[in-house]
Amino acid sequence: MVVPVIDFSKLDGEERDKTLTQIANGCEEWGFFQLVNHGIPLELLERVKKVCSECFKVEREEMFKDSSPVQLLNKLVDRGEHGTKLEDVDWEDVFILQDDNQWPSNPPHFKETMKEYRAELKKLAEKIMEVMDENLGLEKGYIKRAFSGGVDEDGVELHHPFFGTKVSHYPPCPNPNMVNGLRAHTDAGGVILLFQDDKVGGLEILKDGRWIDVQPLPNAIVINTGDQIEVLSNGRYKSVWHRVLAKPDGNRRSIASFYNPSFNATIAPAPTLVAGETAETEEARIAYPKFLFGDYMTVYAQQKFLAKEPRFQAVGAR
Ligand SMILES: O=C(O)CCC(=O)C(=O)O
Ligand SMILES: [Fe+2]
Repeated sequence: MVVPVIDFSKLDGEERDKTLTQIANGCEEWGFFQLVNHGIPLELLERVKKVCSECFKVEREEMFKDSSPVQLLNKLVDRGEHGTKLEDVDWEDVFILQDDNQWPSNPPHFKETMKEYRAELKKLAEKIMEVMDENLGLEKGYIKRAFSGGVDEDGVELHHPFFGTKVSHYPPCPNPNMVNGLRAHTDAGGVILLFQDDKVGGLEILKDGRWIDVQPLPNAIVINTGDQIEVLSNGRYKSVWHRVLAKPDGNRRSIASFYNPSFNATIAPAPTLVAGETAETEEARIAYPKFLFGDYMTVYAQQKFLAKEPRFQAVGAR
């Protein structure tokens, strides 16, 4: 079983319907799929790989050696506890890029390259959301408007969706059985676009009760849907558990961009999708509560590595 690989360029040609169906299948059956020919220039992707790897080398590698996962693992090994697994840390170096936070200034081209990359990825996310609108039978732009907290009488979005980019490295781990690269979770937000390492694997998704690889595919963009798409789609598109294994060899790079609702946006199942359900009572047709995304994130911050259902319950009861 392999995660579906979809040629996104075919959306603009004769094979549009087939491609829409492939994406619908990716969303409904997998929650993860890989896009090739996605329109992001390969030359830009090459520069992104280069500046992120250099940034890790010059600014972060030394720091990682003193980080808490390294210290905690060393302690366990020193005590000879090779059968124990660390359950509350990840073997990962991370920093987040948003429009208004501080970015690394080393190497010199880092900022301009990543700015260009983020602009491209944001456009791609919006295209994918429109495909989801179409596949779900929603009005064009529905998901984006929902993530913006709606529009005013002139059609101007009330808020900005959140768009963040998480640059991660998973350095080689001397005891990969004793710690996760990143513990299993579902993503909180909307649409996630991941540019993962060409060679070093480790990302797995839970499919029909089994963990399977998201196979490294050079220059592909891996797409997955988070908890908010599950809610908006009233459960048609489920957010899927995934994790990253620590590996003994190779430093895995991954760059995940998150297109999420504004914290001020109210998220609820799309009424037309609720109306399409066959259950007798409205209560049974509506599978999820209505809530403010900011409130969801407060709950998520405490429960990221736990099941999502109690999060929906908690935020619905607020
Ligand atoms: O690094 C990866 O491949 C996955 C990262 C991830 O799942 C996350 O940041 O939520
Ligand atoms: Fe994730």
